[in-house]
Amino acid sequence: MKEKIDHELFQRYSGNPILTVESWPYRANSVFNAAAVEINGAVLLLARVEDYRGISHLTVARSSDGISNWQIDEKPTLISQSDKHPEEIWGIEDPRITWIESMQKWAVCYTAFSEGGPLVSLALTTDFKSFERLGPAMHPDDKDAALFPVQFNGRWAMLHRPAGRSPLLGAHIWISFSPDLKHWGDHKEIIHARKGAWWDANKIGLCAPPMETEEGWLILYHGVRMTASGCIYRLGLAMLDIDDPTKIIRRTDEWIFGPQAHYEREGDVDDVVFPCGWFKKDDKVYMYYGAADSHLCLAMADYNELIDFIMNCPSENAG
Ligand code: BMA
Repeated sequence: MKEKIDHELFQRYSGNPILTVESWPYRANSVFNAAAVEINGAVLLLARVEDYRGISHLTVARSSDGISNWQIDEKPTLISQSDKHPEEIWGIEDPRITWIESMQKWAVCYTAFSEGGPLVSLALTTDFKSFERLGPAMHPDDKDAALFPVQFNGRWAMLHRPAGRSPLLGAHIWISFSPDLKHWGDHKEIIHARKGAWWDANKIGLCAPPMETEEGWLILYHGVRMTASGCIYRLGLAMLDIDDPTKIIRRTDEWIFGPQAHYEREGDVDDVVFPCGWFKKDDKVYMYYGAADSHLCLAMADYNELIDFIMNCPSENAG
């Protein structure tokens, strides 16, 4: 059954899914949850690929229009190195990429699946061929992380989602700061999962990295609704203060995007939309998302509509 949504801010690309295992150059179970960046007008995706053991790695796919003619690396681009990095023993997942202008490097935050649970790891690259691993930034359980592209009062900032052992306490979005991308502190919870019947009750997490706008840092996050037949992953927006990203200015009440199309409703995990990358190109925002933990899709929104929409959302009760 189709949900009726008032504000269809993001329009699905008619040729979805844009990438599947059928288009992959080597054998894989699923291709989903890709980071996405624009480099000199072309699009680079760093896709999560799950193999037939159930272990994930990351592989680059490039396209000049971000839609078609994908050039996919012939073999995994970034694969777990559990001999040197034991925290990657069960694979690496769900990357988010931030361009750090002052370093002239891309920072990749990804989930390393350790024996102690998922944690946040960080790597730097200039070419998406070789990667300098900085190791774990957050201990388990923690995931859904991305860096801000700039420093705040001389410190880097990362959004992430620690999860306690008790689901009753919920899982919320936190911010942490670091002088060197290695040592993290001043942890603060900034976006609280709502409670009760809300679409984003109990468990939320960052999706794509924060997007710098004239109104503040635009945040895309997912809310996980638990139902008798499983979880539903839907998306909402928030706006953070440009100078002090610990301050939340706006937050959507309603979800803005949720599983509707058959490729989002059915797959390895039903009813999941999970974007790990977005960027602004001309007046459009391109959002790349994993659908049903099985394939990769694209949806586009008008940038100004998105900003108008979030700036007309409530400011109180935002957290
Ligand atoms: C989350 C992450 C995502 C996944 C989603 C739905 O916890 O593990 O990688 O897409 O669950 O299964």
